Amino acid sequence: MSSSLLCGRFELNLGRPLIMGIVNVTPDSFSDGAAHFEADAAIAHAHSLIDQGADMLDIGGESTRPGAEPVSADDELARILPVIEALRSCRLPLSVDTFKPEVMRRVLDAGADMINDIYGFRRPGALQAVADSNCGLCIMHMQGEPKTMQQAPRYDDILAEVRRFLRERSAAALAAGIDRRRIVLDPGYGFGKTPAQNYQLLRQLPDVGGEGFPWLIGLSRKSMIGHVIGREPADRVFGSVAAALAAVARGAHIVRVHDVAATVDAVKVWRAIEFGDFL
Ligand code: YH5
Repeated sequence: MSSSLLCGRFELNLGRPLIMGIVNVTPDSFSDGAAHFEADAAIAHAHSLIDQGADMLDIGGESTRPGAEPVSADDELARILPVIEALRSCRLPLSVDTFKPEVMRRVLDAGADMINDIYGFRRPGALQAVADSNCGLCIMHMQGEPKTMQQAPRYDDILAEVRRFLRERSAAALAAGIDRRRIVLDPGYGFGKTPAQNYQLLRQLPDVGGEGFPWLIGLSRKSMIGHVIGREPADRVFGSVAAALAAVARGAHIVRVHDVAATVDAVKVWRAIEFGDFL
């Protein structure tokens, strides 16, 4: 019997690894900050990820890269609501990457299926914002805050600390009345961790101990990949595919990636090797 994840309109079968495609709705050098321009570009990109074989989409309107500046809830909503509305009919689960309770409520009303919170639903009102819905929850570990988290990450025992944090936050979610089948955990690669700490946390993923909750793993194009291969984010595709496969081999249920087509092929070949599972 394979497990499943309750995720809004969907009950996702976790019997094979799922590919979550990343949809950023943030201003770029061409957009001039015009909200509709950003949304149109994100919707087009999402359709490309769907064509590439994504199983679900993760929509984010606030950059959480190290050092990024915060945006207001209104600006975040102006970016992501049109994207959610346009993608509602695409038949894939829609996750929203946000840590603001107000944004959570509004996107759930607009039909989002999952909330992906890099703060692990620690901000006041975050658990209450999702409790009365049937959305999925991704609970992620982060040490510190995005602006400063990479300045001096420090752990006595990173495995124990991530394990303790994820246990505490998942227990808080259960205490808020959330069904355990709605919860997925994430060690939070790159969020207050050095390259060495990130690689240890990936190597020893099975030892983190997810208490039976599924894992969502995000490594795509991150600086831990750049640290090894010495390339800029856009040129980290091959390195990211290697990392995604290593995560799947260690038990990841969902991988969050930019490069959907490459990851879909790699996971298919890995499954053929591992399980003799052909088309
Ligand atoms: C994650 O791991 N990550 S946003 C820096 C990069 C490339 C990518 C320097 N949201 C995660 O993707 N949500 C983000 O190059 C996330 N897990 C979950 N659940 C950061 C990101 C990135 C940062």
